[in-house]
Order: sequence, then C-alpha cells, then structure tokens
Amino acid sequence: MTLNKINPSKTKSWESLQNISENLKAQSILSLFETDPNRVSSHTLKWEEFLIDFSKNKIDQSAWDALYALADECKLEEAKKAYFNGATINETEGRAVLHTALRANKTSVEVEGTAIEADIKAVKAQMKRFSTSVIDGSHKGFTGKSITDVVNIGIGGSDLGPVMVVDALAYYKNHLNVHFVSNVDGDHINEVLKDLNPETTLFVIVSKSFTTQETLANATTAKKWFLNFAEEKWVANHFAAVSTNLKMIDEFGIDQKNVFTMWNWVGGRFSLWSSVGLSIALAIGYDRFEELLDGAHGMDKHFAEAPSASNIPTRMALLTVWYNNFMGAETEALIPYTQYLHRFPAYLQQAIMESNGKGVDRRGNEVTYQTGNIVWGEPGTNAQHAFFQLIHQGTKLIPVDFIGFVHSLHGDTSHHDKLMSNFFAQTEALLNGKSAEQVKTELLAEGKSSEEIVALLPHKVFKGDNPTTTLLMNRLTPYNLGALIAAYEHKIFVQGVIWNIFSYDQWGVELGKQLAKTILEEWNTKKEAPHDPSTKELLSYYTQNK
Ligand code: G6Q
Repeated sequence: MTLNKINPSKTKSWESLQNISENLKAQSILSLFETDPNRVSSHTLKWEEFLIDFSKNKIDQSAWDALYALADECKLEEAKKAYFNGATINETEGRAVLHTALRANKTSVEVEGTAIEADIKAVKAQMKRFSTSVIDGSHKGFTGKSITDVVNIGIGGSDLGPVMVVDALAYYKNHLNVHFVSNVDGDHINEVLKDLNPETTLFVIVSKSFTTQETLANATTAKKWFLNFAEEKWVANHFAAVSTNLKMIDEFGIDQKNVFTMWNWVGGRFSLWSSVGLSIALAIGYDRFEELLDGAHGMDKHFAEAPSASNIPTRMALLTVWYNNFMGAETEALIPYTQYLHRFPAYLQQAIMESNGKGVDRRGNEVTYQTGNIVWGEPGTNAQHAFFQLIHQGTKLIPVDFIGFVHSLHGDTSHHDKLMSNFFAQTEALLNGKSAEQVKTELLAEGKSSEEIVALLPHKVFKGDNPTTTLLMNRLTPYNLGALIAAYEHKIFVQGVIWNIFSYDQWGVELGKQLAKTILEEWNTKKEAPHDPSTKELLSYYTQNK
C-alpha cells in the first residue's frame, strides 16, 4: 500500500474552491465576522493545552467544507493509515516514514515484515543509560574528570531539530553546555573549539549516512584537535556517534558502545525523536526527552483520530492550501512570541520547504498548480521592529501564525503581559487596520494643519484585512513543544497528500553537492572542468586571490 496519485486540480472540490475564492477575495475578514455571529467559536479548536483560533482568516464555512471535501477526494484518511502503518510512502527512496513510531509507547508497526518496537526500545534504553552517566558525572574523560561540554556535529536534519529543541527547552537544561557545529566553514568549528577543554568535552557525531561532507570534515577536525591532547585510546570516552552506517563509524574509530543506531525509515528532518535527539537528552535529561516524545505522540493520536473539521494539523494544512492555491499567497510567516523558540522558524523552513518544495507529482509529471509555500519568521516582539512594516502596509498577502503561551517560564508576569499585549495587539491591528477617518481624527488632535493632514494621511492608513492564525498554549513544556512540532510535521504530510507530491525525499539538494565535489577535484588536480562563463570567471578570481 502506498499513496494514491490523485491530481487535486482535477477534483470537483478544486473547482468549487476556485469559485468560492473569487467570491471571498472581494470580502473583508471583518465582514465575515458580521455575517457569522458564531465565527469565533466555530473557527476555534481546543486540544489539551492548545487553543487555535482560525477566525481571523479570509475563509468561511463554505471554503472549509470544500477543503474537507478536497481532503476526502485526495483520500487523506487512507493516506494517514498508510503513513502511520509503515507503508512505503517515501516511494522514490523505497522507505517507510515512521518517526511517529518513535514516540509511541507501544507499536505493532512492522517495516517490510519486521517488527521495530524492540529496536526502538533498545536504542532508547541505551540513550537513557548514556545520557544519565554523562549528566551524573560518572562518565569520565581521559584525565578522570566529568564531562562539562557536549558538541553536536551534524548538519540539516542532524542539526536543526536538536539545536532548535535544546534552545527551546533551555529553561529545563542541566549544567552541561551543549554546542552545535554544522557548517563546513572551518571558522564554525574552530570558534567552538577555542573555548573547550579536551579533558571535559564530549563530541556527538550525528550523521544518518555518515558520508556527509560537512559532518565528516568537522568530525575529523574535532578528532585531530582532541588527539593533540590525548592518546587514540581515549577517543572512546570523548566521541559518540549516531548513524545507520555502522561500518563507516567503525572506520572513524568510535567505540561500538557509544554508537547509537537509527533507521532508514526515519527521515533526517524528522529525526529529532530518534537517537539524533541524543544531544537533547544530554541537555535536559532523558526523562524530559521522553516528555517531548509523549507530547508528539499525543498530537499523533489527535491527528490520526480526529475528523478533518476538528483536526488541528489537518486544518492548518488546508488553510495553507487555501492561501497557496486559491488566494495567491506565496509565503507564510511564523512568529513565536517566546525567545526560546527563536530557531523554530529555521527548523520549520527545512521541514516544510525541503519536504514540499517539489514541482513533479507522484506520477512524475510536472505539476500545474502551486506546491511548497515559503515560510519564514523570527520571534516577536523583535519581528515587530523589523519586517512587520511590510506585513501591515506592504503589497503582499502574508498569512501569519502567531504562536504564544499563557504563562512564561520564569513567571515574570510584568514582562509576560507586555509581551502578550503585543501578541494580541498585532493580530488585532492586522485584522482591523486603521481607517482614514481614524487617522484624520488623530492628526487633528495632534494639531496638524489641513495641508499636513492631506500629505500624511495615506501613509498612516492601515488597510487591515491581513489574515492571522493564533496558536495559544498554556506553557512551553517539553510535552507541549513535542505536540507543537508534531502538529507542523502532520501539516506537511497533509499538504503533500493534497498536492500529490512526495514529501519525504529531497533530491533537490543533490546537484549542488555533486558540483561542489567537481570544483574541489579541479582544485586538487589542477585540471579545469567546463563551467558557464560567470562561474568560470568567479572561480578564476577566487583562485587568483586566495
Ligand atoms: C533531511 C535531509 C538532510 C540531512 C542532512 C544530513 O531530511 O535528508 O538535511 O539530514 O543532509 O545528512 P546525514 O545525517 O546523513 O549526515
């Protein structure tokens, strides 16, 4: 069983959505509140400690119903079963997509006839043992000292998830300093190494394939640096690895007992729940890592069971389909109102854009409709002082997700009220705008002359009618974070199902890697390869000046 190959643009609901969108484009969001007195309650979902209010979007019940019908015509429920049950839905790589199995307490799922539960449990037990021994200080370095610093070396999916979560859960962190090195830029690793003590540093090399240029280069540099201070036999105490490629790890010289396996059925950008999350377990302790998994599992159950109309990820996904395919939006912003989530937009950029940035459908034909939306963002309130101008008064349609919490973690209510007053005020401003009449009254009150008012007025008007979704959670706990991440993961899945694309491969990242290899070879062998005129000129400038 795999995913159906249904062209969404040929469905009946697609056609209805086109008609509905024409009608809705001419209406303001405010007018939708006027025609439907129950709009807030009918557009709000509650689940555990989550509240999500879709009412400030340019969408009405007829559009939602047509979107649910589109999901049905694209066989979403069938696809969900295939996803959770381990079907080979990553068809171009011949793999199942089972990050959900990692966070279930029990799973009977099999991959190609083999049960996976025992393997998952064994790796989790190993992660627990290892992280506990590092945290409690019983794992010693080569001079008998306990570990103080952990350096996660990985890139892409082997970096973005762990670094995002470690920063997001900094409040729950223990004494270990956890660093992340990803870029092949030598300045990245050297900047980190310069402050580290080799006696008390643990390197965690994370690479599913263990063939990634950046990670191998950084791991090699780290090992070389370490061997300046200690003998080879001590590598065992200072290096751990996470990978599916056990042979390559062995060649690198990492002790088998510090090797944490993962599986091909876990995609890189969905792997923080696996042993790739070792640096998370080290930073916050294994039990809290489990709480993160529990939260994700809670959201998995909600997504698997709830019908579309009350399903948080499904509605988030359908809303994006609505804006992307029917309302002409090209990008979406994500604004977390907590500094802890400062890496969340970057993490989601990979998860969303690498998954759904595909121009060919599941039959291999070029799509004739828009797919992968562009996502971007920064935490509020900082973002307000940066790019919000464009959202308020620019010319683009940019739906925004506002993500906030009822309680702060340190309990400083004075700060938190200031933060959250901005959170609510922004969505209010984006919806309501400010009319010419209001601006005129204000300018008159300020004592401006009529000439000044005429000149200033158009610049001070806010048209409003900018769509936002408000996601309000109780508190940033490991559990709620797990559920939040899982909600966006399932949103990605639903969009891929509707768009009839393969969300779990990433062939688009290969070409640049191949060409970089060619250029490097040219430099090593001093033999020129053919290039376009611009690249040829740039390469010659670089080689002459380096
Ligand atoms: C994610 C991608 C990609 C991958 C990195 C690192 O889904 O596949 O970002 O995670 O290229 O790969 P390795 O873990 O194999 O080093």
